Amino acid sequence: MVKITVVKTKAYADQKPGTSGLRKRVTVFQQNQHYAENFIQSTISVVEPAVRQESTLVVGGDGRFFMKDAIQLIVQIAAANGIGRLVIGQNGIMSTPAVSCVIRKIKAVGGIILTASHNPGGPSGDFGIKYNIASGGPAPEGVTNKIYDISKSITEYHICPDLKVDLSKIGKQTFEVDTFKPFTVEIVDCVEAYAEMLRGIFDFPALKELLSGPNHIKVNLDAMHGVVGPYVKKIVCEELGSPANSAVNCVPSEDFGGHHPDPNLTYAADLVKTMKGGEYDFGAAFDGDGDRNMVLGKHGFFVNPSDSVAAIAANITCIPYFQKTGVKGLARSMPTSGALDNVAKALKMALYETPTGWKFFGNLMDAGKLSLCGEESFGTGSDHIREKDGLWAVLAWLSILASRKQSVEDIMKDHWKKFGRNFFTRYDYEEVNSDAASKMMKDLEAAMSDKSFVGKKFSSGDKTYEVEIADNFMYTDPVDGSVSKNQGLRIIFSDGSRIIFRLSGTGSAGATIRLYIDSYEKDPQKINQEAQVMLAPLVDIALKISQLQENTGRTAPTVIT
Ligand code: G16
Repeated sequence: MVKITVVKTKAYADQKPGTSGLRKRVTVFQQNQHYAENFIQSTISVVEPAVRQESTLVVGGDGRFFMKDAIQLIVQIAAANGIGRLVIGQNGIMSTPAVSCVIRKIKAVGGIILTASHNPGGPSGDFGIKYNIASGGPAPEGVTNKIYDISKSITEYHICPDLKVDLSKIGKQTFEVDTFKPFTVEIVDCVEAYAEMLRGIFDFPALKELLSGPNHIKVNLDAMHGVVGPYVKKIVCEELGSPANSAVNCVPSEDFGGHHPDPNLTYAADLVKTMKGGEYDFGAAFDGDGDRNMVLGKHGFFVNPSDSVAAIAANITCIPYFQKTGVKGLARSMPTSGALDNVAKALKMALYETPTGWKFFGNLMDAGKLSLCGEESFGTGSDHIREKDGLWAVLAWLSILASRKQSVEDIMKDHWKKFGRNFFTRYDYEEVNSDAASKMMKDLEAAMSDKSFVGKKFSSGDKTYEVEIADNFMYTDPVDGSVSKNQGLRIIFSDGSRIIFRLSGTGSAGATIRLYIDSYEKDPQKINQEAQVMLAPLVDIALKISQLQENTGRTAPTVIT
């Protein structure tokens, strides 16, 4: 019989989940007494006591430092709170999309994902705890606010300190816990259920032909030492026949090899370099927890994530899943470029514009209004689960290549010819002083609210833009009517070009300012130009209007996408 202990604790005021769960430095979780325990108890407390005994929670993480300690705490606290069953990935490993898949498949009440996504790991890196609900999607604000409220007033937590599980052994382990029914922990293969799902979505024989048939293409997939490695190995290499050396950095490591597991042009520089060499036809990188993806064509041709979802939408019939389900609607987050809107308009599909955060897509999917969506932050996915899905996006692209028999670059260039091109860039200013960042945003919003701002003209070089709309983006959920305010400052010009500023909700220290620029061009003479060149005047105007340099002391961004 395992005993339950009630531990007195003191509440912390800073456990408000951000865009995607609670993300902090590992040291914050480790050094502050009961910090992790408090948050885990607050999270489990949102599962109604009356249903706990019959409930299953799925648990998995991206393999980062402190994950295994956190999983043992989750096991001990879940048992002491009367949760009936936990399903955990072997060695704690399970990608974010796979957790979403398993929650849905086994009808779990929810899941806990241990990840700080694309943020660095290791003892001095970041850690994160995120709660997903029964739909398989990230908890909506109503639930995360509840977790936060509980965390602010918590005085004790319940734990079974002597209960230890062997995370390496696949199978069931059962424990007698005090007055509760037996508590079960089931350790599962992390790939199996997810691979089974993908087989039902894509044409695996066609993908196998593409990757290992007589006229196969060569791919290079970089798991960046994150969780997606085992999935790439099993699905792309073992099952679809791509050679073993087409997958790199596939062993999850606690510190991601000392790198940022962030699939963008800066942090996935090795892949970019390999692809520029010209040996491979298709390249992709994933983030720590496997929900983000970056797609590159031969010679390093970069597919902007906003374009990626638009291209998948335009070629959606290449994916058998959508032939079965039809396309209910498309969606993008507000800062994502309008490339998807052009496809939606041409193909007469509904288009939704949501705030940043995958959770906003979930309601639309559950209501049968949304099939395919994407974000500029390297997230692409569909209603097959309720998380963005890196490997799904790669198989979606490979399905398009298999069916169109063209290169990535040709597919994108054809796309721009047909729909016009949204030039897009994002500048990230990471770990800026929080006060300076808030002041910049406040001053900018004040300037934008001035009556004379709309109609104002701004020039840079030979370009002049006139402000048509200036606001702080607000979203009313079309399904439940909930309102999300302050979702980013938008300056929209009369030609449709947009400058957007927002503060990231996923950083763990200081503030990250994101500047997004989106500008549409349909002149065939101009669509193949360099994005950074095309957008330089708008970047210049954005920096002037925001006084970013004066406010933050930063003369250049940390990352340019
Ligand atoms: C999370 C969310 C995404 C969001 C991204 C960026 O991704 O799931 O929907 O776009 O954060 O957020 P921010 O701009 O606030 O940093 P992930 O991959 O970090 O879980």
